[in-house]
Amino acid sequence: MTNFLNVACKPFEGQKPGTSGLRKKTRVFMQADYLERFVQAIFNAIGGGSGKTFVLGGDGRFFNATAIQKILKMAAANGVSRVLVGQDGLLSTPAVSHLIRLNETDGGFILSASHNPGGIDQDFGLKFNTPNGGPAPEGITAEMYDQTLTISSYPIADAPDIDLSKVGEHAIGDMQVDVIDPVSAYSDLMETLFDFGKIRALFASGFSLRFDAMHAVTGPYARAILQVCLGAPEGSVLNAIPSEDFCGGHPDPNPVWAKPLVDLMMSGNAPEFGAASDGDGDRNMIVGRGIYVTPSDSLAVLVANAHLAPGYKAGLAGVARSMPTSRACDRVAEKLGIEAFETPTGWKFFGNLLDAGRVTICGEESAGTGSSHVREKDGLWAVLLWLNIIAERGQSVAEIMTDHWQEFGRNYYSRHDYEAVPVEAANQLMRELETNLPGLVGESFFGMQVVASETFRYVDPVDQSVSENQGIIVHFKGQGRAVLRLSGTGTEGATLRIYLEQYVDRDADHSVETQAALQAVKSAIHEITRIQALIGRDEPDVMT
Ligand code: VG1
Ligand code: CO
Repeated sequence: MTNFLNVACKPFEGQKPGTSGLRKKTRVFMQADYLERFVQAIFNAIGGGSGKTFVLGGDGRFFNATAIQKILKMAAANGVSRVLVGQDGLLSTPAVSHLIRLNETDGGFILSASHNPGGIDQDFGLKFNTPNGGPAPEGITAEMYDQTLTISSYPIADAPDIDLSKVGEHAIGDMQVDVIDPVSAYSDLMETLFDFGKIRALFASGFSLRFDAMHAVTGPYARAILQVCLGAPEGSVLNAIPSEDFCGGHPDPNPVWAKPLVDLMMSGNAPEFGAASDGDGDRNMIVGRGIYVTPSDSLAVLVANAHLAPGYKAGLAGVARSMPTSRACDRVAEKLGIEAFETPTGWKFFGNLLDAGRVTICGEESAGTGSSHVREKDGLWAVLLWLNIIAERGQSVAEIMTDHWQEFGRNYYSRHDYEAVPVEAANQLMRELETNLPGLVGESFFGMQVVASETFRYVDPVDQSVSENQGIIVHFKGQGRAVLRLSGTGTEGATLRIYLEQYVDRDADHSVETQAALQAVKSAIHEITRIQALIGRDEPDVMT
């Protein structure tokens, strides 16, 4: 007989989900009752766990294994009938999304702080995905937060830990626990979308690739799919074993944190194709021999060429990008005659459009791209689509990019992050800018004339829900744009993100160095925001 306990507990401050679930310092999550309160808040927010089925897994970071055992015992005590949990507690975010949909479960719990570093002194996170496979929308995350303020106790089974090291069936009380292979269902899904035969032939012909899994969850997926199934040589996947602290790095696939891969790709012995993924496997970075592809450009190229892969040969319903993402894909959508949507930052805003069949591909400038095959961004999916396109076009990444810019023009783009800014200073900068917005139009800064400015407000085209204050946009004459917003995934102070974009025409020079191409927009927005005076800095910590 399993014994159930009811543990009395008090509210914690700030258990408010951000851009992607609740993300805090690991030690915060490790406090007695902290994780438990949030888990109970989730169960309450979705009308309880009784009789329901869930998927459970994470990116393997420190505290993943402990948190999984706690959630299993709480699920049993909440009357859940079945949980599918990844072997060793591992599941990538896109794999969870797929398993929720495939098994028609009532949702899933994902333990990850994504691209944030891991370890006892770093970050941990938890997010809940709904039965459509996507991140809980704002209405539900708001309800979770309300619950964290009011609950006074949570139930938990007093039971031994489940052995997650082997695939198999277990139970806690009446609840069934299935420990499943994390990769196989996901790999099967990829095979339905892409021409594996063509990609196999590409590798057989000597095409070379390096995929940097960054010591995070994608390692097992990339090895199984790229090496075992598609025949990329052993050693093509780097840093493939998930580590609790990502071997001390940030599992963030960008030129800063994946520098060794980018350096290799720019060197004399570069392979033809390079890619990297983040902590939980939903982001991707694409690098060709001698050329870094910005995520916004990658999105545009995938939209323009998706029909070359079997899963998309019928064409795309539409495309959506987050507001700060460059407008490169809008030009492609216009040519294809499909709808293009602009949403707030965070994958949860794509869910309704995907469910309604309005869009097929979505993307964010932060290295997230995905499609209607799941309801999350999907790192390996993007890599496989690129490989399928390369196999069909028989061109290098550099040639594909050159052709793309010649057809559509180029959106030079970079994101500048100012990290650990005092919260008050960051808020003041945003407030001041907002106050000054109406007066900016018509004025010039560093030779850049402001033609429009707005605080982005989103009305969901499907359910009409409204999201206010989703960032500030300043448009300059000559198709330049600067966007400012504060991060919703950081765990220390505020992170100010400044997104810079400058479009140049088809017949302009497409080979200018990116930061140089953006210098005028940068100088103008720095003057407008008085960034040096307000936060004491005018050079970012990270440029992507
Ligand atoms: C960041 C990115 C955003 C992304 C989010 C979650 O959010 O900018 O595009 O959706 O992380 O990605 P923010 O609020 O810090 O800018 V992940 O890979 O953490 O799940
Ligand atoms: Co992620």
